[in-house]
Amino acid sequence: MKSRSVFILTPMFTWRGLLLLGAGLLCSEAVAEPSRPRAIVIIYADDIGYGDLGAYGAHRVKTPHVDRLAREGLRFTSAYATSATCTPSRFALMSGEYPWRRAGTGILPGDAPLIVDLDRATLPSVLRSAGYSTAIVGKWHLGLGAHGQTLDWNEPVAPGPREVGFDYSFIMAATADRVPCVYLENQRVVGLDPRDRLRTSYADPFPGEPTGVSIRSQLKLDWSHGHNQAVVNGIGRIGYHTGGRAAQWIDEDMADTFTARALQFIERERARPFFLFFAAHDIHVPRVPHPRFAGQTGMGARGDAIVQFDWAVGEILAALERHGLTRDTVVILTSDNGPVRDDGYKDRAVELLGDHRPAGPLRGGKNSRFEGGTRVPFIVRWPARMRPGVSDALVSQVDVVATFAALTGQKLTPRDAPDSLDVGSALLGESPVGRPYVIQHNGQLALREGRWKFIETSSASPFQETTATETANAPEPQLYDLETDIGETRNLASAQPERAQAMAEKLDAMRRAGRTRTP
Ligand code: NG6
Ligand code: CA
Repeated sequence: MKSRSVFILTPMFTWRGLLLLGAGLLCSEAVAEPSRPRAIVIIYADDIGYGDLGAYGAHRVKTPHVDRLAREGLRFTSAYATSATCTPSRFALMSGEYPWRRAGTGILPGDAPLIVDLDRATLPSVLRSAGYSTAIVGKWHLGLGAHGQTLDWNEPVAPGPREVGFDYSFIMAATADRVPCVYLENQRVVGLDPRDRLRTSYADPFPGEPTGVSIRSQLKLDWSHGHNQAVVNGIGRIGYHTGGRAAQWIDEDMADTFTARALQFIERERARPFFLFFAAHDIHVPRVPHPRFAGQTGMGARGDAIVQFDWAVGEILAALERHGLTRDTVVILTSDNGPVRDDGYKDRAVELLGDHRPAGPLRGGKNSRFEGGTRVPFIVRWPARMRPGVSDALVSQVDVVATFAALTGQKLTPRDAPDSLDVGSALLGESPVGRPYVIQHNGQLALREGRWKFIETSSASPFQETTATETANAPEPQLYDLETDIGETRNLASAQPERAQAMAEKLDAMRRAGRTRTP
């Protein structure tokens, strides 16, 4: 090795060579110190589908703030969450690893231990090393505490967001339809009365506590499937609890509460580089928007929750504007999985849907490997560096870690973010091409490459009755041409068996390789 590099350097030892070397050094310096954004804000919606926002074609629900972001930024038409449910998509966004490589990355209960590795880089740890002050406000759903440990909500819970890389956290542990129904600030339950100890269980009810079954007739929002265990704020949840009354949230105030914390963080950190991960609860169930949004759309709580989400987006954009941060802040807005109508509560999302199409032209939704499950809205705005427009580049949320590592000059070790590709040139609109393929996941996998979409076989049910979702599970392979058939209606697998076979083999090879990023 040594003698080879001497051999290469020797012939360069001429005046011209020295000049070239000098220019090379200057260039590599420029590459090592890319111009980085002053601040980074990721707005992560919950269950917002490809067709749910004005910028993506919705017309019955108005989303002026999101639409403005799209007008001022780059709107992606082929951006994907890795998975069709929440925990796995969030795991990928944080870790840069496909969740299906790991057991235990499915939808987590509220008392699950942390599933993110602490000895590898994460999105917030990378940005923390790059000098950004980091915060998560909103939904966590990645587990808290160590494996084998029983969580005590009356003590600080760790490991959690801080150990994963967030300097500040204000979160709900899992989902709003799962206990515990309390906020945690910096890993302590907020507003807990020490005399009223909070306990949760996903196995057994606590004697004497009412449930969604025992007091069903008194509920403010009735359940349609599941969600009939603990009752908080007149709404049944998944899991049982007792105590902690003073700390319980009020669903109607949740968007206000999260937004206020996000604005406080921006205000506090405005003079230095910061990264805010705003993980909204909207529009997940239970959908109980604040009275000022309830009834606004005529589409029921689901539509009203979209308007509430848009309001929160507007507040965050206005805060950036107020502090003169708009120009040099990267804002990314996207969603963790596709849309669902009835996800367990009788909130009239189905009856009042009318001609609104939550997944736009796509088939399927949450819990599906059809495009509607994982192809999501994705908008990037960075006025200092990007021109507005629309991009058809293929990108995945698993790429965010490597892309921001590159953008902020941080090195990933070969073990870090094993499936995350640097798609910076696509994300910033410098290239119309992103990653060469995208893997989609819900139980089994699917592969999109250019116009072709391959869905591997599965013996699981093709239809989820409770949510009325076409899951895309089928015993035979499926192949669709998205260019002529974006709704995935004509299975071409038997007409083009070689293409289907080649794509199946590619998926298998990527699964076996254990990683897809070349270090
Ligand atoms: C399901 C819940 C659903 C929702 C989902 C998680 C039932 C019947 N359904 O198990 O309501 O909570 O989990 O959604 O309990 S996610 O967006 O967080 O993945
Ligand atoms: Ca979700």
